[in-house]
Amino acid sequence: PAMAGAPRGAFILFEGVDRSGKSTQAARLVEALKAQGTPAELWRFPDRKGTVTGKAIDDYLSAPAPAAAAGAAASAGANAAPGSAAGLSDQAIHLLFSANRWEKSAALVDALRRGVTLVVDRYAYSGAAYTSAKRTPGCGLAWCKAPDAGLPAPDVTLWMALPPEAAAARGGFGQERYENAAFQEQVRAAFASVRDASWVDVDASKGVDEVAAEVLREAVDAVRRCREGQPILALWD
Ligand code: ADP
Ligand code: FDM
Ligand code: MG
Repeated sequence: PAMAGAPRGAFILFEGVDRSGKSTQAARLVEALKAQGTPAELWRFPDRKGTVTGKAIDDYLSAPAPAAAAGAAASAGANAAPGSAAGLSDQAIHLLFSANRWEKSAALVDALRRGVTLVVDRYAYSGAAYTSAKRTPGCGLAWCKAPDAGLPAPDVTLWMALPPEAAAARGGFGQERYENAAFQEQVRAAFASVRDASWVDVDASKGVDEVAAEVLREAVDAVRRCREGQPILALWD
């Protein structure tokens, strides 16, 4: 049996390609859980605001992607100003994204132990998928996963399954790095290589309410398993 005290909260993760509805559903899920009396908080990675690494990551992401082939377009801007995060190498930015999660990992476990369910918008699977999709020499999947091994693992990962045509129908891309169709398809393929036993497929092509209902069913199930004593596992160990 677990230690005396409140049962722990669940770590519920959303992963998916751009415009698959992660942020929409994560916000709705927190409200739905609270409405039924489950303490819940919305977290997101990268955490651009409350961390040492967040500002550099924000600068890197908001720098316009240099025009080139898909992988190269996502990589470091050759003409970025020296000292600017926009010009970080693929290796350096990858490690910053990972450090951004490690900065929050103790607080994350603490919240779970206090009984708070965390609804998290992206995590280490995004980290490994985006960097490995760049196809940078030396940065294969094993290299990409290594820095995140040992982080607290999600209790369930809701994969927001959405075909590329459906994602395209949700509007054009913004100005951030990575927001182009060719690179997004490489990311989609890379996500398939990082699936694990925590993953559940959600049909994200349905209407917002229908998706929310399916998401809530999976979330409630995870909250119950955690209440019943499912341990917090370590990722990729
Ligand atoms: P993500 O966080 O995965 O990039 P968002 O939640 O920001 O996705 O949603 C991307 C866009 O698609 C937004 O304009 C949002 O209003 C819209 N959207 C979200 N869910 C649905 C849905 N189920 N059906 C149609 N459009 C959706
Ligand atoms: N991203 C996100 C990464 O490249 N690595 C990571 O570890 C994480 C968590 O950052 F393009 C990318 C994915 C996406 C951007 O923006 C975050 P949104 O607002 O979550 O889509
Ligand atoms: Mg989002």
